[in-house]
Amino acid sequence: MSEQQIDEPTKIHYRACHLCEAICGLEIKTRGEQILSIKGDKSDPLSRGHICPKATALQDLHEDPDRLRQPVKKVDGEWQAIGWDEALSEVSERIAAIQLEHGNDAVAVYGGNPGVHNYGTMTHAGIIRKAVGSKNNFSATSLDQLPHQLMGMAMYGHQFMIPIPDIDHTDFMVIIGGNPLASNGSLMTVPDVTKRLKAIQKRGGRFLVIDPRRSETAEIADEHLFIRPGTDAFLLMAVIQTLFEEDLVNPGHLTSVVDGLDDVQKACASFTPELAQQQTGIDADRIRELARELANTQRAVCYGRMGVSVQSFGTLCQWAIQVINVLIGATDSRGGGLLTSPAMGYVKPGETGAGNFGRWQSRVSGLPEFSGELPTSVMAEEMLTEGEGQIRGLMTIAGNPVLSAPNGRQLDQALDGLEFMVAIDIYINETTRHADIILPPTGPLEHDHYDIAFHRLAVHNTARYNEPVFEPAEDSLHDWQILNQLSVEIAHLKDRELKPLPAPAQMLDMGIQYGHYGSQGDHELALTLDKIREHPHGLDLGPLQPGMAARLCTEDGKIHLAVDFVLADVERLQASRVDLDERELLLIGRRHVRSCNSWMHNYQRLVKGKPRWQLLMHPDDLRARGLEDQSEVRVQSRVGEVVTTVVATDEMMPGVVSLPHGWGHQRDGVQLGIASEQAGVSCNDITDEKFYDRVTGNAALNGVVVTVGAA
Ligand SMILES: Nc1nc2c(c(=O)[nH]1)N[C@H]1C(S)=C(S)[C@@H](COP(=O)(O)OP(=O)(O)OC[C@H]3O[C@@H](n4cnc5c(=O)[nH]c(N)nc54)[C@H](O)[C@@H]3O)O[C@H]1N2
Ligand SMILES: Nc1nc2c(c(=O)[nH]1)N[C@H]1C(S)=C(S)[C@@H](COP(=O)(O)OP(=O)(O)OC[C@H]3O[C@@H](n4cnc5c(=O)[nH]c(N)nc54)[C@H](O)[C@@H]3O)O[C@H]1N2
Ligand code: SF4
Ligand SMILES: [Mo]
Repeated sequence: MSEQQIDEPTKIHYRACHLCEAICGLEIKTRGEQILSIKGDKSDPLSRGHICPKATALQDLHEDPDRLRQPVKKVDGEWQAIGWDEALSEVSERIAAIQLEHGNDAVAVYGGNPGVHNYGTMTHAGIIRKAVGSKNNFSATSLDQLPHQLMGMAMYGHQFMIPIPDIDHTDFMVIIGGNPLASNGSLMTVPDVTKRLKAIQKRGGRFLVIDPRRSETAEIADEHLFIRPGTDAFLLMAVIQTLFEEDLVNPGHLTSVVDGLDDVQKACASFTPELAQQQTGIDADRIRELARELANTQRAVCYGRMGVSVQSFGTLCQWAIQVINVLIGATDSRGGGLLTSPAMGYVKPGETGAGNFGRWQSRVSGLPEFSGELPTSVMAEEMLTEGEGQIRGLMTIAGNPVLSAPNGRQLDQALDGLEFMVAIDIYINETTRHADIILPPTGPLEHDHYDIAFHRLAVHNTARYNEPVFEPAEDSLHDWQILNQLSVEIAHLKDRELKPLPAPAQMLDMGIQYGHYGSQGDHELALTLDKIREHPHGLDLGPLQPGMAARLCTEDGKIHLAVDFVLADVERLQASRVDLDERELLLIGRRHVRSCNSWMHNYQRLVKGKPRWQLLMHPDDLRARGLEDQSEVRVQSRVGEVVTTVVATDEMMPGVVSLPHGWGHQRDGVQLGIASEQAGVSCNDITDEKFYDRVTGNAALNGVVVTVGAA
């Protein structure tokens, strides 16, 4: 520490952790430019002091010498630092030139997950899409939660009308395909989930986990049921069938707005628990009992996440989960599934952004658009298939699809063939190494923050705005400033004039003022951004409340259970049979609390300790193949193979293997000193871009057929 710094006072900053959906409140102590400590903020009304090991890595992220701080351009294969004006002009010119010659669709945009955790990229995502004006928009949505949003739109009229499990008041929670102890919750912002789950047990309730792996969450659950990957729809349909069969259907106070019960009953009629048993491996009697428990527990809720969205029946699963919650009267009830009441983005009739589906199709495989995006599974083929409309240029914004999208190797190769690529990103990684220019925004602690997305998905209503912890470095731009400038310039070069959008805080203030509690309405809180600023720990807006009927966004004000394009997929389910030969296994993913997708492996304090990237396999499956625990194995799928270390564990269901995604950083040109030293391969080198949910094109990254043999 320099003498000058010793003279500086210590300061305490309150700031959300933006690394995952739990949005924990932090207390960050600094002196001058130095971070002295990062702790949980006990006064945060949502997170109540909870943090996980990733929070302290914010310091490593802030100080990481590998993090880019200036634009770089590839000249003869070498990166050179360049100025912002030159970088922004060249990017705009190259993009506009491709579009003027080949049409707007010749340039694609891919938006990654951290964009949703960064409010400047949220407020300014629209302007860049408008400026580029391409139908080839992609994002992590179609590797993830697309089915949830589509069902929100189709059943309740708005893609963000997603009932959130009322975990703090429920007495019976079924968690299917989610592992909140590792992920800290998803589409359920739930800091301190362990304590909240244990609280269910303390008040005499229970929770049940249905997962092909005895996950960390399953370990503390009252009961865990193994399920064969990709067969969940059979289980969920059988639960619905039983609810009808045993006359257990009762949507409670929503009865008068529920539409389509008869069609649902018909669609599920042949899905008996016996059929489900054959497919899932779960006993038929247990399935019947589960339906009864759900129906007969006053406060019960069914929650399904990644494992049941990012699989071949993702939409059918998410539909069935919504249907079950409606049928048992959980939807819109205390302890069931409730809508949030956020300060910004409160969903009610008239709220913009309800969503769209199928307005256009992808050029090569004909997969449907959703809310302006095409499925990421087709991004590589749209680059590799010649002809009019071929993608020739790409802009990535906070994304690493080479490690995140199915058949990442194919995408790797496709990126190599592009005429131009720009990455708005903070690292030179597996994806951005292909760029011609990288535009690095300020680090997360150098800008203000508000969780636009996650207050909307939280188990308790709060609002929290945080000032920047540090002044932005000299000659730096925020994500939103980069997006603004590029948008204006690209549009101008194509003879269109776009006005830059105001700063995120100004847009946020408008959103709050015209929002549910806003000063422009008649709510007694009369909120403005300034009023929220007065609560640096976060403003408590109370528990989630029933009231869905008045908020439904469908034209007729009803809940549409019988979604025609989902019911049409029931036939595919009927015809589907997991029919593996005895050598084959089903591959699923895995998350760990010390990791986050593909980009948190460059911090020593997170990667140290036991390796976490190995293939997990049941001992019987090893034995059947003559394999040793801890040996090197070759994992092969239709699209490729990886060689990695196998670990024998009975936490896996026999016939299922698990490999986490986001690893595999030892590639030429990657400038991630610590991450590149980690062993581990990319799971998405073997996931299959042709394996997807047929309704939406959402990737099926779980349930991929593989074989495993000695390397
Ligand atoms: N096999 C398998 N594959 C999966 C999954 C799985 O479970 N299994 N999960 C899927 C899911 S749910 C998701 S969401 C996707 C994630 O897929 P992506 O969003 O494509 O990948 P991330 O690893 O989140 O990439 C983050 C990128 O953002 C950059 N970045 C971080 N912070 C900032 C910032 O503030 N600004 C900018 N401009 N850049 C920033 C990082 O350097 C990195 O390049 O992966 C999917 N892929
Ligand atoms: N530490 C950490 N936290 C994260 C992330 C991270 O990478 N690391 N990523 C963030 C992101 S982008 C997201 S989307 C969320 C995801 O949040 P979660 O959905 O909770 O994520 P996972 O831990 O992948 O849990 C998915 C579970 O589904 C199971 N599963 C796989 N296939 C099937 C199947 O066919 N059927 C059933 N029933 N289960 C199946 C897996 O074994 C796993 O336990 O986590 C977020 N939080
Ligand atoms: S759970 Fe961990 S990574 Fe997620 S917000 Fe909290 S501290 Fe950050
Ligand atoms: Mo995700």
